[in-house]
Amino acid sequence: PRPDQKIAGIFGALMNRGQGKEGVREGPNAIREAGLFTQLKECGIRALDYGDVEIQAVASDDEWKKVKYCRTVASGCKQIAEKMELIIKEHGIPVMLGGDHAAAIGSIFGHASAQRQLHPPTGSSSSELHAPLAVLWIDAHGDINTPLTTATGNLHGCPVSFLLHEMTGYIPHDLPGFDWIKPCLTADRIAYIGLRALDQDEMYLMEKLKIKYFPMQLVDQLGIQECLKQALAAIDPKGVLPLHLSFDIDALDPSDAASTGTPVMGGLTLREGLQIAEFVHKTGRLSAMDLVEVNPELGTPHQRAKTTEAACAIISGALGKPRQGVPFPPGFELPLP
Ligand code: 4U7
Ligand code: MN
Ligand code: MN
Ligand code: MN
Repeated sequence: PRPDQKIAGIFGALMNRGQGKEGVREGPNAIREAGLFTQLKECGIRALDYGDVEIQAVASDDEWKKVKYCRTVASGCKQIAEKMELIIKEHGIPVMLGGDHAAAIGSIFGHASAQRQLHPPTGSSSSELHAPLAVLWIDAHGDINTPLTTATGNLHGCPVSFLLHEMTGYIPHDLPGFDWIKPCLTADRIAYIGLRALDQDEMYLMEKLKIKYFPMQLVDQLGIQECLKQALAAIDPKGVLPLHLSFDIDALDPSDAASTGTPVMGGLTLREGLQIAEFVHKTGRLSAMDLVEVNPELGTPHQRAKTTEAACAIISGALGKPRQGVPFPPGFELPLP
């Protein structure tokens, strides 16, 4: 089957312990209520609602140094990983609605496990190292803090550090709950677009690991299309890998997406966000996506509506919705008088 004919398997990850604001667990339902399924159906894009992954609070989840709720976040991510594997086994494209971005530890780990099962390692050293997968991370933030560098103790600022082999030496081995989380990517398989709030340690890691990243000033200088071309060429030079799009809604400018926990001024326009989505769709290799950090409890009703509509538009665009309007099927005819 053509990848764009796969069914999208949409689920909510009610993760809210990767940061301090409860309301982010309402993100998935707010996105559904904004009309995601209607919009997809109207365009002939098939989608199934796989329900929600509830995050069970682990009792006595005390801080590990600064890090908050590591046991709860880890156990939630395990369930998310299982959901991803299930949807991929059923030949779907998982779309994880967040929830905070810590959930992407689970979604990417699960996506990688599923790809490994579909394409077992060939024995070459590089195929042992990483699953056949490339990740495009769209965010204002780097999300590559470690349990030792995080200033806030919030795990939604750390997911990438757990996923990269190159980070192994920086990750403590005794982080409670995290024993099952093993790196599944190398640093040349991830690119970022939209950055404008890297912490100092994150900036160091980006340079040290030679990660391809397109902060806002490069988006301004090169244009979003050129950034996308270079990003994809860097993480997938042969143009063959399944792609994971991890889209943090705070990558967008607060004028388009204010209802999010850590907004940063000077972000991507909604139109740039849509170009990212459409570009990824056009590759035909979108294999899973996250749309995270929508917090409908923040901002005015108007801001909440804009944010959830932007989220719907980006998901629909990535799944193939043409921006100009409703497409018509082959053989379509107008009614005659
Ligand atoms: B998000 C931060 F310090 N870097 O680590 C941190 F600025 O998933 C922010 O991108 C993290 O929304 C933001 O807490 C995480 C902070
Ligand atoms: Mn962010
Ligand atoms: Mn993020
Ligand atoms: Mn955020």
